[in-house]
Amino acid sequence: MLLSGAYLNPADAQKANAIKPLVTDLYTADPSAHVFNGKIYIYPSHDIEANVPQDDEGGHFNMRDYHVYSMDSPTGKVTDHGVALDLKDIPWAGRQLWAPDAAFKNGTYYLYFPAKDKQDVFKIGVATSKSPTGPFKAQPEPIPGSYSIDPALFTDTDGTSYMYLGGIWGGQLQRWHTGKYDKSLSMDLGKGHENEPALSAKVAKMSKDMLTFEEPLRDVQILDENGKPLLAGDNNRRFFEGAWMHKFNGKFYFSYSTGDTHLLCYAEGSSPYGPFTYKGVIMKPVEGWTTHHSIIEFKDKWYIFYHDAALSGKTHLRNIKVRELLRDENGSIRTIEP
Ligand code: FUB
Repeated sequence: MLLSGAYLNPADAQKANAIKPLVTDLYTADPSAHVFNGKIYIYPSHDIEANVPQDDEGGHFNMRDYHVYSMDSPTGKVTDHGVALDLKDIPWAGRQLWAPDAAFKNGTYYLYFPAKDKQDVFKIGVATSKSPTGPFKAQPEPIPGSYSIDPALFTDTDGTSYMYLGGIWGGQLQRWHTGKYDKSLSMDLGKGHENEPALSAKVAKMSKDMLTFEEPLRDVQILDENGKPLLAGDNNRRFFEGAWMHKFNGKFYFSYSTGDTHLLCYAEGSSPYGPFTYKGVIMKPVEGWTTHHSIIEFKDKWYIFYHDAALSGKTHLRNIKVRELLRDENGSIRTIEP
């Protein structure tokens, strides 16, 4: 995630503005939506102006708590359920509560979140509640073996849950490339590595209690039309951050942000582990540096939740939005021009 860079021109920004933000009294971003008990719940980041200077690691994204929102339908009233988890109540965390996600199992709701630990290394934490809106109680330690950012939970039709995660640059995924944390790897693999396979998002099956991984993290491989891994220099297609998984007609759809090229893309596979074959663009650039999305089915229609920075004009003060996701007969997703 970053930082500075191209915004849309004013005419395009005006069009992006035409879709109304879901929440306007707070800045919110990275909306992970889920349907629990017939209602839509949104688990976003809560953007704030923390007056931290912008840097190449996203230090100005210095969020300190999470709110949970609910809606009876994608066009319905949005209810803010207040603070669901606060940084000060997470024993291991130092700073930066970034994009969260949630899951429900065994009568418990789980909130998964990335935060930098006291050594400034991103890890994934988990907190539990008996209510989808919290308050959530954080586990005393991050999930063992977790790192980087942007957890996304997917529960398959057989009841098995998986976590996808990762984000390069400020999300630190590249620092784990050799298996051990290496702070000198600051952005991606760097110059001269463009023709090597791109860094991959990671996936692991969750344990039955949803508090740990049942297996080591594996690479989420994205292949091109010839079955070759996407390359690190293929910035328009390679994974950057913001993974999401959904299943449609028995196929697994892995979607993600390309970061510095500002696209939301997707790839299809026949297993939750992949490999996935790159299929195309879901959404063209919105106003702001990032967008981050989730996809849900609600009453036989599909919706995409995402964010932009059209209201504030500042990369770190974003607003969440929703719109319908349309597909062609063969299941391919139609590209959205925001
Ligand atoms: O909100 C902080 C970070 O920005 C998220 O973790 C990334 O996905 C990007 O949206």
